[in-house]
Amino acid sequence: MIGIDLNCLLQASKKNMSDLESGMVTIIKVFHKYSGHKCNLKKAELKELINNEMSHFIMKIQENEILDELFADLDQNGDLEIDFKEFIALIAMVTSSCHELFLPSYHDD
Ligand SMILES: [Ca+2]
Repeated sequence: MIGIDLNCLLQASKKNMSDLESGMVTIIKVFHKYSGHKCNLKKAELKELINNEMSHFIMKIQENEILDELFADLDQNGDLEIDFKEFIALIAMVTSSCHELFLPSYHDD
């Protein structure tokens, strides 16, 4: 199990965080922007988050069937809400699918 230094984390301002760390904070903040204090995304909030914040990486969701299918895939515990762990799986999936496009060698040939 990795150790998380909470004191260090709480004292860190975004200025002295690494790019990766600020990226992680951004993911948390974006999730909370759409989930509010309940820390869960309902279906409409998931759609709004994807369409507003991920439109360069995945196509905007227009059809309810596509939203239903994605929501069911992400909602691992079946409580009809997407918690942070379920959300981060979407980020991992999309990042993993897109990462080859950002490899330095991709643009060489
Ligand atoms: Ca869930």
